[in-house]
Amino acid sequence: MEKTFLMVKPDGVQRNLTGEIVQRFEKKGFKLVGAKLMQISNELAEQHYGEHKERPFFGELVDFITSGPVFAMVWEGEGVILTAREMMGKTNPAEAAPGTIRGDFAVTVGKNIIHGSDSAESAEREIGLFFNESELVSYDKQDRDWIY
Ligand code: FUP
Repeated sequence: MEKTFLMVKPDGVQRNLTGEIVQRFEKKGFKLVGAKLMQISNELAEQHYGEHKERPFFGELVDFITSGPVFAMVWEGEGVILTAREMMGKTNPAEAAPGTIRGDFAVTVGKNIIHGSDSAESAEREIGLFFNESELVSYDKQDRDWIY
């Protein structure tokens, strides 16, 4: 089954949005298979945001994502990578539709509450960066037959 990496950023944790965000993906019908509250090191932040290394905001991005705890998660479900991106809304919260996480809770692009993998390749890479194999749980859920 398809998996994606989602992360409540430091602003989301500080603003007590972790539960609300977990609940949205649970209610949608996706399955949580890994989660941890963690402090990201500078090294991990630079690896995670490697594709933005040459961008002018790279330094700020690394400072922000390491500025406090994040809630890292792996979610599973049919089409979860793209659907989670839809549920997050556009990168710039000013353009994110109401009803999306960024549309409902964020104002500026620098502090946009949540990260989500944008493709199968980045999902695999990011899950591998943040989680060990042993931290991901494989289990059956009773609601599955009512979702699929
Ligand atoms: P997303 O995949 O939606 O998180 O967006 P990007 O990978 O394009 O950007 C990663 C992060 O960089 C965003 F969450 C916020 C930050 N960013 C800026 O601070 N300024 C910009 O102009 C673009 C992105």
